[in-house]
Amino acid sequence: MTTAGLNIGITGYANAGGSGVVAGELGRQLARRGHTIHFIADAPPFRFAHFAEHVQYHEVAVPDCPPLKHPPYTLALAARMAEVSRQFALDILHVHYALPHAAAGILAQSILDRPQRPKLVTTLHGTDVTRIGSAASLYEVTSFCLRASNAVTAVSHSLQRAALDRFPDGARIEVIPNFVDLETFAPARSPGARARDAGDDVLLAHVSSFRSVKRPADAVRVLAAVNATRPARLILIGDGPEMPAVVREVEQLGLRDRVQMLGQRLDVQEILSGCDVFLLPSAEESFGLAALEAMACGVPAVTSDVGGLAELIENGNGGYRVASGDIAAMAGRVLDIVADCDTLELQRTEARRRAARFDAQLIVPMYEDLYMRTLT
Ligand code: GMT
Repeated sequence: MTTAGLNIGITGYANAGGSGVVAGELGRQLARRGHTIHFIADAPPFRFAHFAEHVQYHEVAVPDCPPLKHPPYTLALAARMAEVSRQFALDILHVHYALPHAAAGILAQSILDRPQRPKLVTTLHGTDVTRIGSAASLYEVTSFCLRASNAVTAVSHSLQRAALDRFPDGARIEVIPNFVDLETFAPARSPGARARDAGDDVLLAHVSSFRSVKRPADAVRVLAAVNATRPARLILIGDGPEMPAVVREVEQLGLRDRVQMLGQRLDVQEILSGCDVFLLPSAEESFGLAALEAMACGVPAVTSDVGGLAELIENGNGGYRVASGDIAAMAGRVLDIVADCDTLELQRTEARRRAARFDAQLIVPMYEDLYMRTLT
C-alpha cells in the first residue's frame, strides 16, 4: 500500500468551531495530495464554498421521530459512516472532536463485516476531553472511545497531557499539531486590506466562537485600555452565546464607534491581514488555531498564557502570552508591539516566521504517516 490514494472519511462539526475548521482543511489538503475524501456530517464543512476535486460530501439526515425525546444524531451518523465505508471502501475514518463522533465510528465499525471495516482515527481538540468528555455522565463512554479507536491524536502536547491526566488508561495519544495553509493565510499584498476608517489607529482583531471559554468581552476591555493611550479599534469576527455580553461591554465602555462586529466570515484572512494585533484572551485553549491563522497573515498575537498557546507563541517573537484575565498586561503588550513602525514590522515578520513551523506542508504528512502505520 502506498501513501497516495487512500479513501478517507472525515467527520467533524461543520460549524465555525476550530475542530470543524481543522477537519475541513485537513480534507482539503489530503485531497490535494491525491487522496479521496468523504466528508460525513450533517452539513458541509465551514469554508467549503467552492468545488474541490476528490472531495465528496455525504449528509447525515437525522429522522424526526416524535416518540424520541432527543434526535438520534449519533445513530444516524454511525449508519451513514457504515454505508459510506461499504460503498467507497474507506480505508480510514478520521473523526474530529471525540464526542459523539468516535462513538459513532466505533458503532459503524461494528456494523461492518471485518474486511469492510475502516480504521478509526480520533483527533482530540480540547473541550471534548477537558470538559464534555470528563463530565461524570460521559466519562465512561469517552474513556472507551479513546481505548477503542485505532489511533488517537491531540492537537498539542498540553492537550495530550490533559487527556492522559483525565484518561490514564486511554490509548496512546500522539501529538499532531494544528496547521495553516501559508498560501491562503498570508500577509496583505496591498494596504487596501486595512479596514476602512482605521487610518493610524491601532487596529485589533479577535476571531472566535464567542463561547464563555474564549472570554471575548476581555477583548473589548483590552481595546478600552489601549484606546486610553492611543486611538484604537477592534474588529470582531464570529458569533456565539457570549455576543450579547460583548455588546453590553461595548455599550458600557462607550466604544460603539470603535468596534466593528462582522459575524461569521469566509474572508477572514483578508480582514486579519490589515490588522495590527490579534487578541485571544481565552480561559482555556488547547492550541489556538485562530492565533496561528492571524500570525500566518503577519499579525502578532497577544494571548492568555493557557493550554497549548505556549507551544505556538514565544514571548517577544511575533506575540506575547499574559495571565488570563490580566487586561492591563494584555494592553501593555499590544502597546509594546505597536510602539513604533520598526517594532511592529519586526513583530509582523516574526509572527509569520513562527507560523511557518505549522505549515500544512509539514504537518499534513504526519497524518498520512499515522494512517499508514494504522493500516499496517
Ligand atoms: O474553542 C473553539 O473555538 C472550538 C473548539 C472546537 O473544538 O471546535 O476549539 C478547540 O479546537 C481548536 C482546533 O483544534 C483549537 O485550536 C482550540 O484551541 C480548541 N479550543 C479550546 O481548547 C477551548
